[in-house]
Amino acid sequence: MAALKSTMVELPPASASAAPRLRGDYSRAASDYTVQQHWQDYSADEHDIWRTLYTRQLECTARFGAPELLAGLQRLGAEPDRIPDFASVNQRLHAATGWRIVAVPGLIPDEHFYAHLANRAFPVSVWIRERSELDYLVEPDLFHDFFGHVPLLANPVFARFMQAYGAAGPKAAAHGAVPLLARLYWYTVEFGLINTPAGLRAYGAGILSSASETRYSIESPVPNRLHFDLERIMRTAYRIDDFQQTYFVIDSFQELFDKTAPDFMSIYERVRRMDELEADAVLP
Ligand code: HBI
Ligand code: FE
Repeated sequence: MAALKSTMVELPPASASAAPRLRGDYSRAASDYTVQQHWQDYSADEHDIWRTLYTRQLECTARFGAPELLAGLQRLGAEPDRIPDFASVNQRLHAATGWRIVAVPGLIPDEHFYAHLANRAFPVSVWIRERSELDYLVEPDLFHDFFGHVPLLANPVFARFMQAYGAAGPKAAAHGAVPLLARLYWYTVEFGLINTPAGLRAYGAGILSSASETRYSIESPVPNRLHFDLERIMRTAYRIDDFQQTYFVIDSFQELFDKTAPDFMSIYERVRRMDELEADAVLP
């Protein structure tokens, strides 16, 4: 279960001297937190860890993942045996939707993360997890970021949603609403479900980069599954270290784009006046 603490970890200040509690090497990061991938430096063991994760998750994704995921992986030429070289993936990704991958040391401050998304650049961590972390990971590694997030950026509608999401960052930050905006990311981009003609499927990266949560999110009777409701999403707290108790379901990526197109200020105001809901809350 690869639960992610992606929004609860203190992020290092820009200065390289800080000893970040994160595991990436931030010492050579540029002012926008990007680094070089140095693809030739990956060891045979790191490529083998990629192969183990990729082979296992491909099966899961074929069965429980939205069809756009597999289509994206194929479109981007991802291979089972080697960690992707971001430069070669970027040629295909840019041709598909104008997006590209930027290499980062790991988690980066919200405002930089949003700025990259607004510029159609998705930050992907350059390090890959240890063998001992195959099932549980504290921070997003290369596998979570690439396998979970990048394939959908080849889908034009989802890519437009991601750019609009990033563009909403500065205004949210100016109004202290980043935690509310983060919930939208969490309950869609990380843990979203989608209805397809073949049945319910997962499209969230946090689900699809975890073998156990992928099956749970689709098959378990335990969690609540609600249709996408932006106000409810922004009211609902989430757990970062366990399977989700509530999943939100969309009928299409177009629906996700359309329902998040209006300006969020009025929703921020409304949600702020309501009490927060626990992740497992069930309303009448
Ligand atoms: N940084 N590299 C990286 N990857 C993320 O997914 C990420 C991040 N910083 C902040 C963040 N996610 C979340 O707080 C988003 O809600 C902004
Ligand atoms: Fe993620």
